[in-house]
Amino acid sequence: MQNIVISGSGLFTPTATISNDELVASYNQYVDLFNKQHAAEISGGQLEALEYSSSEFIEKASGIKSRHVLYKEGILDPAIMHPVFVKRDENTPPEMVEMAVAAAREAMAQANKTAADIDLIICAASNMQRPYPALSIELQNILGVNGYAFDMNVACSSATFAISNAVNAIRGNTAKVVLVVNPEFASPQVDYKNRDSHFIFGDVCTATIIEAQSSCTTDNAFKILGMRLKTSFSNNIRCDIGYTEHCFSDNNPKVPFFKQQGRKVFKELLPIVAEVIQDEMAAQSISADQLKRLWLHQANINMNIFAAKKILGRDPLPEEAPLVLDSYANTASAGSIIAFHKHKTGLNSGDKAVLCSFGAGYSVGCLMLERC
Ligand code: CO8
Repeated sequence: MQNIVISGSGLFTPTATISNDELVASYNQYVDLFNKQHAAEISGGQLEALEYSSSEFIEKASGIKSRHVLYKEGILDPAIMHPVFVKRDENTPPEMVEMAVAAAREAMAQANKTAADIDLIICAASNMQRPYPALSIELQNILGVNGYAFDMNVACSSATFAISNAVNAIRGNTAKVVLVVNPEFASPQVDYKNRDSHFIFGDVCTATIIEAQSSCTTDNAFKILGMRLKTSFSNNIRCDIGYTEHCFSDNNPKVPFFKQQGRKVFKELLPIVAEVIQDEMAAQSISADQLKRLWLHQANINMNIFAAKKILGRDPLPEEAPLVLDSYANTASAGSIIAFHKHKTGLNSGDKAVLCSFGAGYSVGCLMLERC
């Protein structure tokens, strides 16, 4: 079977950041406003008073210290509590495409590839700013790529599932060099008025180039030894609002906010993650002590340490299971790719590593990699 490699990666990071302290200060101002406005219902027992958020809780429960966002304005205004930006016209690429162009150019440069080399683009993310025309086709047009492009969504596992699609396209002879982009414009989906989830997400975009080892010209590529994908239905991470919403009789405008049962996700998802990675290690005859790096999904520090410990059979060293969620927060499907992009140096030829996503669906995508 043809060897396939990840020959380049790219990252676009928005310049604006929001620290936990900034986020909590604005949330707590909103709480004061809400409780004051609803003082009568609260004292009458018809409404519960909102409680303060805290930076200490956020950092201890999740490991998140800060996040990058495309539009900071509005998020921190207690009278607004969402990103504020202008809807772009048809001739202007939306934010997700703009982020993807930047990440794609870095990945292409790393892989020594130009637009003329690429013949498939997959835009894989947890949300698309429009259903069609596909964002990937607009990106294709901007980059000047021939061939074809499509969008896909498997929530937090969008990137790993897209890389597996890229591998299959190359093996099936429908593409030679594939660009995968993961523009995660998460902030509009966050309910900044919800204490349980206001701190979780950040905006970012990652990109990877996938090609046959025979066409690869870089010396920092990773061979894809194996791929294992798993889904198992769960209501514990949901977005419920879609294009049919206006048809229902109760058609108050609703916002497609992210919601989850974080504790349940933690408990139910980790065993699936461990099983998928261990099954792939067994299939490739790779033992725990051969694994030099684990680039894991970046949702929660405790979850990552737990997963790494289960796989390695001991506490991971910080460099073995790199964390980026402290400064990026949860960036959905981009998280494990950011960890890969920022922490892929220092491995020797032949070293084995795991890149694994996990999240809504539930979905788990595990790639077993070897440094070329
Ligand atoms: N400040 C202070 N206290 C708080 C806060 C806060 N901000 N939030 C909650 N509390 C309180 C709670 O009310 C609770 O109080 P009590 O004990 O009195 O009831 C207490 O703190 C403990 O709350 P939790 O049990 O909820 O806290 P946890 O320790 O479970 O931590 C986490 C919460 C961090 C959310 C944790 O459960 C977690 O990270 N779980 C894993 C979640 C996960 O991995 N989810 C994957 C989601 S990502 C994904 O799949 C992508 C979806 C698509 C992307 C969408 C883009 C937007």
